[in-house]
Amino acid sequence: MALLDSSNGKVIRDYSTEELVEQAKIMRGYDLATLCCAGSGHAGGTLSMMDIVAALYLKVAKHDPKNPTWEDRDRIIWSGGHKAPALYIGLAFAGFCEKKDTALLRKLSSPFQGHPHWLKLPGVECSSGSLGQGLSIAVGNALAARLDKKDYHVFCIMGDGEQQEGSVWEAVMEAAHYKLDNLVAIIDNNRLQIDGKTEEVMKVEPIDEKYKAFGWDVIQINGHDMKQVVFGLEEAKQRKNGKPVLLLCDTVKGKGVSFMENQAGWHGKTPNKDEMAKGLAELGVAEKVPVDELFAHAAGYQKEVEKKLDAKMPKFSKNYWWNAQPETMQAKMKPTRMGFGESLSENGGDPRVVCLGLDISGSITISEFYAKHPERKERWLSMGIAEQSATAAAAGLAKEGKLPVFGTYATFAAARNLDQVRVSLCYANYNVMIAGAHGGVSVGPDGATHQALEDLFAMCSLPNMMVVVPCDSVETKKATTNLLFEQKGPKYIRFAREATPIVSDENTPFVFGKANVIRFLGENADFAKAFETRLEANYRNEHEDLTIVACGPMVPEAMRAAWILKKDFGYETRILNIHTMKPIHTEAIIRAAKQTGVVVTAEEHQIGALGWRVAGIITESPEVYGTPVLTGYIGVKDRFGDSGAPWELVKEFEVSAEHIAQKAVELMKTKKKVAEKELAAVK
Ligand SMILES: Cc1ncc(C[n+]2csc(CCOP(=O)(O)OP(=O)(O)O)c2C)c(N)n1
Repeated sequence: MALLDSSNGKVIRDYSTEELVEQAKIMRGYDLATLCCAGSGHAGGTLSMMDIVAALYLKVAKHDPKNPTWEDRDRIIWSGGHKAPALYIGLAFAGFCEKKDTALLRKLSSPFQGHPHWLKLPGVECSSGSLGQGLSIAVGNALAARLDKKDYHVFCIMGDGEQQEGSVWEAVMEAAHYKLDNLVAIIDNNRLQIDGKTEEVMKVEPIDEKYKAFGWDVIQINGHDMKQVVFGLEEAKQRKNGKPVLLLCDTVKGKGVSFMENQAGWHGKTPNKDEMAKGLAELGVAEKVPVDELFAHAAGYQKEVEKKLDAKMPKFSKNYWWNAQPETMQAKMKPTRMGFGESLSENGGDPRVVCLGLDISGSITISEFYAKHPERKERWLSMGIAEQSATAAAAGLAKEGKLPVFGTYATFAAARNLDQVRVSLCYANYNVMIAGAHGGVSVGPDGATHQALEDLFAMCSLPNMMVVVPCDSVETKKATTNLLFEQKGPKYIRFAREATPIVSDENTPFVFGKANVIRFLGENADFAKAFETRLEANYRNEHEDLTIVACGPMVPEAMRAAWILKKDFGYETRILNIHTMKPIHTEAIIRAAKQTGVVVTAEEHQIGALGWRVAGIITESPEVYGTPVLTGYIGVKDRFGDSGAPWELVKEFEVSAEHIAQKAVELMKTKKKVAEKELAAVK
């Protein structure tokens, strides 16, 4: 088979093996260039896939780039969504989109999202990024083909590390049960994942025997020998013996670029310009990849993005953005996640503490537990990419008196495993700490699948669960230590990836379950020193005009909003730092609502986890009956995230200080009108 014109069945182009080898090299060159241009993304696992992609998209798959939804086309499901750049380049080289557009990788609103989204780009068959789901989609798709009496094939691309997800094996079982010989699974068996060698992170071998035992046919090939790749794919399509086929491709992560080959560190890293140039030279394609054109195209797109973002930002008398004024209000930035690792490093000596790794250990800082303490390695339990089982395993550890801590992207720590959290942890009330890392949109270019925006709904809704969302790295450290030793039961701490302002210090109070009040004192060279923080319980009403209730990195945004509101409008703001979302400090919210009459909530989450709880507390409280309270909510407005730079996303999703201040001003105008009406009525 080959690329077809679906209107007349004619072959558009049939590539020879030699031509495919050459195309794969150029495709690798595009991969390096577009990743370099994006500044983030996955080099290792896209390079290891490229020979398979060239063979599949340019020769073996039956599809028509001019008719991407042709109903008789073969379907190609990318379960390992992080390999998206290879998918985009495959589509571009097959003619589904322009090659130069692949340079728009990971840019805001771009069809070339960090992880693929089928609603954004024709030729993408499904949305993915959360590992271990693609094979199930492929099973459903293959069943649909059978019901529709269609003879197309469904291919599903996975990684070897991905085989650690239990859901993969449910789909493996289903495919064999239904004798889906129209289904071909392809495993990019490069033997590395994020935390290191697959064999060490969580052994999956022998993959071939496992699939065979489940009732599959297995064809094993060298995934870089083009003849074998084409043969393997075509053979897999031809077999019609009532068994699904696994094409197990032995590959090398980072293939084609000497310094990337077999290096786990290049999993989620991108080359800088020098490294890209070196890679292009090694591949022998420096002349064939129009690097300047790609970069210029991306820069042009980016300029438009910035223009649009600037136009939609609320405007004030001057630019109040972080560190925009060199002479004043300079904030020091550090990612909140660092505080988590610092606490584990300090407190991990307690022999009860056990940390469970889920193959993203360095970036979420949980590996700090053992980084400087090799003797703790026996209490470091690498569980692979298996969030559901790890959650229940943590329950088992807690049952015997251990203090288990596990963490991953918040969306995989609080959504992927939600039923395990609910039943095995919360119902059983086990003492387990979950770290929901990289929360919110500010995780950036990875895009929607990796941006937890619903986790706090789930975690706060579970009986017994305690939830803390610290405002900066200092508070994250304190909160981690507190949760670890002072709070017994299921507990969830949520922090972010991007560096955000440090707004507290060693002396700032942190009492679990009790809010802090933060007040703007006046401009200062040091942003943090422009504010005073007190425990709310020790705070006396200063008759402020309004309250901003915030959690997490929205607290620094609320502080910046208080600065804007004072300077531009003369408003005094009470900020409530609700670091503990559950149990929430009800009295502090009631007092603030009563005393100020205007409450704006701010969360880097779908609106409601904080906002509606605060609103519920106010409306339910007899103490506030009769007092008019105006409420406004800042947060994500019922939409999925997007790729983009972290601070661009803060603007796009309207979770900045400027948006808080704008909302506050709106409410203050209404408050004034209400007061005037009341006055007129009295007169
Ligand atoms: C459910 C889920 N957990 C964790 C991740 C984060 N993650 C992205 S890629 C990756 C490693 C994948 O390894 P492998 O399947 O071997 O792919 P390859 O090495 O070929 O890139 C992990 C853990 C994710 N995307 N989805």
